Amino acid sequence: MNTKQVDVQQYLEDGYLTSEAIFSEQELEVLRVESDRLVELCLSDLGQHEPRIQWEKNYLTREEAKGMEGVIRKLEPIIDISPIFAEMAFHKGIIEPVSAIFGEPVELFEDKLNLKLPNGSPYPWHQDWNCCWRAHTDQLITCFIYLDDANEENGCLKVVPGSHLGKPMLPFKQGSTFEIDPAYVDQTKIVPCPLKAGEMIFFDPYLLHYSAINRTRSPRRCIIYTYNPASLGKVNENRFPG
Ligand SMILES: O=C(O)CCC(=O)C(=O)O
Repeated sequence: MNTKQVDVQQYLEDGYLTSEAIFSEQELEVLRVESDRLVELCLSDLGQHEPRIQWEKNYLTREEAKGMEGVIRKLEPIIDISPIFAEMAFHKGIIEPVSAIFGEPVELFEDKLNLKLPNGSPYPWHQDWNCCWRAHTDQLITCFIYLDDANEENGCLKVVPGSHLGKPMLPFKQGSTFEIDPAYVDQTKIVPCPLKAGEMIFFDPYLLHYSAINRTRSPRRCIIYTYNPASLGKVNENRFPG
């Protein structure tokens, strides 16, 4: 996708945009090997890397968590331990569409590796700004770059198009500071976004999104970068541990 092909109007209306793969199968394999390396690195030195690890067992029911002890759900940040993912964050195929939407160059705001290994946990319906950020700026665009095919069985993203409009801060489900009250998720408007390895989805920080548990025997990994307009500067540089 080059800048000319980015349907900015569609993004603004729907709150998301999917895009074709920018990596060959050979390049994707390098990224998968790098993802495995980061997992091994973090597991081999928990003393140093624990702050960047989310464990699956903390996001699954007691029944689902059986056999998932010691399985990593997410690593964040990653660019400080991976030259490959640091360079990839500024790959033209990723930042050009984001720049086209912002109308200016971009800075990296956040970076992570979501693993969703077999039996990996769901992400209930949420809005990233509402649950997780509320700091620095809400001028943000997130991009998922899948390292594996993502489908409904292994937990591809599902979205509610247009749910970002007006920047609503939807109420949380009782007892949660992450999950949106199901009454505010219009079931008739949910769109699953299955994508092939290498393909991408860009979305707005207020967009309602969800992904299910991975019911397959294969990983459903993705790299996630979030960007802000460069004119705001490097506003989230304090995210690195230590
Ligand atoms: O990895 C996924 O499937 C979803 C992740 C997500 O929604 C998030 O990081 O906000």
